[in-house]
Amino acid sequence: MKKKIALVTGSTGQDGSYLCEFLIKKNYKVIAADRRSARDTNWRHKFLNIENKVMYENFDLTDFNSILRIFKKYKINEVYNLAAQSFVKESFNSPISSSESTAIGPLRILEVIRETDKKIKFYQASSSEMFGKTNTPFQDENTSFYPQSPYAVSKLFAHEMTKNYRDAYKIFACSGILFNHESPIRGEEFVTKKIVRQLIEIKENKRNLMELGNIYAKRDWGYAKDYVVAMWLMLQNKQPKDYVIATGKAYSVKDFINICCKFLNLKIKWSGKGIKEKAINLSNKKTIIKINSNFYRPTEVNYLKGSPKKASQDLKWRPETGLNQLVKIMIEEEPNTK
Ligand code: NAP
Ligand code: F7E
Repeated sequence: MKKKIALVTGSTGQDGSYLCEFLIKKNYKVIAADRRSARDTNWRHKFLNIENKVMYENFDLTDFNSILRIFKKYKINEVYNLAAQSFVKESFNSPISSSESTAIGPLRILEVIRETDKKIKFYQASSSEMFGKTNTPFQDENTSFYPQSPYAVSKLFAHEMTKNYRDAYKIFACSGILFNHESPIRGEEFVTKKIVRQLIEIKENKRNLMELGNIYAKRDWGYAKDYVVAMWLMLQNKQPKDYVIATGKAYSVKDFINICCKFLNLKIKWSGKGIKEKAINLSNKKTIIKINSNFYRPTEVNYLKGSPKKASQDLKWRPETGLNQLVKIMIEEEPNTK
């Protein structure tokens, strides 16, 4: 049987790498579309041993022709648009270039689909950050959006545009509203990877101090490897629909630190409040965690907890990995991801 062709944008990122691995196992021909870079951006593909199992193509969300060329070259069946400037804090520093890629980038892909082949299925990586300053106990597909960063505003633009192309041109286009998902191959600027990496360094006497921002922010953290399955299921659905993908449980950054310390057998004691809050290592009484306001954001998202009920009913998708297990996996694999 002829292999289906999937285009994965942002394939060198965390989700792109796990999704490529998953699609290869499903017998797809996988086109891995990424920006050319002088740095080694391929370490995740090496980690997962998929480097020789995908076809690489140069692609930039900000360059219309780079997108068009790929669609002319291959008879693509499914597109997973995972490329984005995905670090929320950075989007406050570079709102214009972040929006160029994260908001207008997906629109460029949708335009190419409209012009070349409307039968191509399109998945857009939407985000729980779109809910932003929410005051509901949990968020689902009916919760209103109140984005709090240039990143979230851009994602909301792309989310609505995806819906519009579905309605206006009958394109099978849908968005997964994914809550935070982590893994050993998470970027080191994100808080979970930063905590795992730096606490291990502290435990091994390779670092003295870890500095963080708002440790009272709560997130619904799942495992990236579970979440890429939901992306694929959405494109196999009978109808194109948007789904929340989450675990249904929320923990604070401080909870995450405490779980990590438990697994590392690092006994700590918290004291102080606000910017003065800190934690000492009980074995030597040294301060190992401090708050640094440089890590605060101009506008913060304080609380996110998703309901994956609709995905569970329609797609039979369920999160397989709880937070304790996720932290354990991240700690165990940390030495292999440096
Ligand atoms: P990630 O690790 O930061 O990967 C993002 C990818 O996008 C990287 O390969 C990056 O390539 C690429 N990229 C950035 N700008 C680009 C451009 N202009 N043209 C082409 N490629 C570009 O992010 P992730 O965690 O895997 O997330 C995947 C997607 O899901 C993103 O769209 C993110 O916003 C969204 N999302 C993530 C989460 C989460 O918790 N992980 C939750 C909801 C939604 P470079 O290496 O060249 O920068
Ligand atoms: O921050 C707080 C920070 O950067 C989580 C992206 O994948 O998920 C991710 O966005 C929380 C925030 O992820 C530090 O203020 C405290 O409240 O790990 P993060 P994020 O902003 O939630 C969503 C769903 C996406 O779509 C995004 O692409 O942790 N926090 N101290 C800190 N965060 C960082 N990064 N560094 C700190 O030192």
